[in-house]
Amino acid sequence: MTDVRTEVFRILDAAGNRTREGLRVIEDFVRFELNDGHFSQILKDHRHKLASIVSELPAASLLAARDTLCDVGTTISTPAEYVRTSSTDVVAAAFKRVQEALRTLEEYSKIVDPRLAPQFEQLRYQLYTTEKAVLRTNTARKQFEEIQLYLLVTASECKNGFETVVKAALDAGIKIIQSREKSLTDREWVSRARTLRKWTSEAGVLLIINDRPDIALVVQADGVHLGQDEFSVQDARSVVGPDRLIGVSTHSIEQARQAVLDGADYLGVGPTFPTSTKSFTEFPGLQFIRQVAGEIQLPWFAIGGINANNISEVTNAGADRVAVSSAICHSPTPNETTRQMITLSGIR
Ligand code: TZP
Repeated sequence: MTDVRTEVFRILDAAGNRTREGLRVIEDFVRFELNDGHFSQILKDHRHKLASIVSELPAASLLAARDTLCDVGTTISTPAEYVRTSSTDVVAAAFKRVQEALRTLEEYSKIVDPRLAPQFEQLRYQLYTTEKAVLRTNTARKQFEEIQLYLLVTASECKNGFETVVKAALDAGIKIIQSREKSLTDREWVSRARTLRKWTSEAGVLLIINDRPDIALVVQADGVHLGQDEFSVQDARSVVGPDRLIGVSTHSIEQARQAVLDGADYLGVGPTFPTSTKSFTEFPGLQFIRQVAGEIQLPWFAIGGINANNISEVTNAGADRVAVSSAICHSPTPNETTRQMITLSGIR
């Protein structure tokens, strides 16, 4: 190490403290307010990573350089620093402060030990991803606050007819409908989806298009739903823009964690039970629901073979939200079934 001036250690000491303290502010939010185990683990990992990089700096030099009593900055403040109207404000500001402090660590560590600079840089990049996912989760929880039941509609599966089933579900209080078509031409699908858009707009209900960001955009739907083999969240976002919802189907806890970090607005979690609507070879089932319920707070819907008879197993496993197709589309009384399932989806 070259002969480094005390002032550089003083800067590094201050920036290290600022980063560690800011990470704690964020960790307390995701742990105690969001109750999100996945984010709590990520924040803990960030904190440990920081400690491990900082431990490469000479601890005695950092401490010796600290001179809080003579710090000319301790009495300088701006009015904005003290204006926080919600925990979201606090957390958003903490993310920014942590990223700024990491940049300081990155730049000044080049003078002391250039090997450390890229490590601080990597941690800063990880914080950008974490920031986006945490703030997204917070916003999505508000957007989905009133939504418990999600209906997937395939026109040909509606036993009482497309219009009868959709209008019955809307009348019963459904708040989100997905258009899921597998055998229509693009023109036929766009036409169906436009009709759905008209009915859902009139009812103030969200419309999601399965698989196809282009159709979502054309019919001005509220979002698009993606499977694991369809568009990535990033690619779909480039088509549908920043404001439309993007849902992602997940079949394992690893996929669920990844979808959160990719920037999904909500998740499908399943398949829970075998179903005639879609064929699967594996059923992560209730165990997967328990895993997701235990650690993910981004809104998510249990899906796959769920009906009024087995929904209590799903809610008992920890699901607050449920997505169904055949339970309503095949029902002889779709209005009553929708009402019943809305009630049951909120019951533990
Ligand atoms: N993805 C996982 S399960 C499933 C999809 C699209 C089918 C849901 O339909 P149903 O009829 O409620 O089982």
